[in-house]
Amino acid sequence: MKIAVVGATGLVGAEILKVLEERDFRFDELYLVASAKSVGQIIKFKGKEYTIKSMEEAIKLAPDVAIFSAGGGTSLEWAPKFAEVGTIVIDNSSAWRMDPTKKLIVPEINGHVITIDDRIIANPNCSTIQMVMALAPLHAKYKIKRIVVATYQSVTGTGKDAVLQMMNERKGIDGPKVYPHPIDMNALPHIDSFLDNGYTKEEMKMVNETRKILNDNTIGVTSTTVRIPSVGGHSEAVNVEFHEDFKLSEVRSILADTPGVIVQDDPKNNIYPMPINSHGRDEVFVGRLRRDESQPNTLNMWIVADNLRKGAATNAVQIAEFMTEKSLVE
Ligand code: 11C
Repeated sequence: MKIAVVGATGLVGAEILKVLEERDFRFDELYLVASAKSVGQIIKFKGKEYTIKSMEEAIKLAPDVAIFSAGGGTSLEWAPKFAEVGTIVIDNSSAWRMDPTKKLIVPEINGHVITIDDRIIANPNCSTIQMVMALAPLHAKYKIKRIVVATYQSVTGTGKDAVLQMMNERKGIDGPKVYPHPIDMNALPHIDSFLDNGYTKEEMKMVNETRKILNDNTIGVTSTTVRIPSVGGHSEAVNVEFHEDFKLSEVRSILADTPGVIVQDDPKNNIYPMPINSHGRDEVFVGRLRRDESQPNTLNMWIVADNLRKGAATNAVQIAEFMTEKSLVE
């Protein structure tokens, strides 16, 4: 097995390497790939030094799997070139997610739709992944009618420069600006660019990707996505209306029995999910479970996960693991 990590110098790239190491992912060769400005740089993995390769060099080596986290433009240009030499590309960007010929995968939910012929597989957006991880098992039981979600998203979702902007503001020093406003001690109802319908791209990702992963276009989804000055993960306030009624105790036990989901719901003892505790964790944390008393069959919940982990790196590595286990990597 030859594996490449494309975009190895970014925040998600670094997290992918950590996850590969922690999960003891088996490979014979590892190629670390990045843009021209990083080629030749050395990165250590499991005590061994790896020199960053260019895209062209990596394609010549025809890896079996390439995990891409290098942005949409890079992926649009390069993923098909890797696919042509037989590489399975697992892509973290938004480039291929809504392409009807590409699968959008959260392995626990819809890994079974991957076939041996798939060459470019899309990893969903972080805020979508954590929401569907908690909602898919409830959808299977009660069938979702409509989701209203507001997010509180970490600066790590924007990248290294955003973390730097926040830290600089905190220290009172000047530096490059990624956001159009200060982010420290602030909240920006603005993630990714605005579309003609008044929503942001991030908000529409939550609408469209959720329906595609749950394979149900009847589900109504409306979203407000907000950037906050946190680093440990994204948080989401989700109001979900089901076709069928539910018992809160049953919802709790379904979620507690869902692999990859941890229920933290003891508000009287101040126990609920928080980004500070999700940092570096692979699971999705769910709490504040309560009935919406204003409407039948409706649940309120609070969902937190490390956006760089289950929201990006972990999910991508899990797709590679799933495909290896199912002999979908030739
Ligand atoms: C954020 N969700 O937090 C974004 C980052 O489509 O993969 C990931 C963007 C994407 O800003």
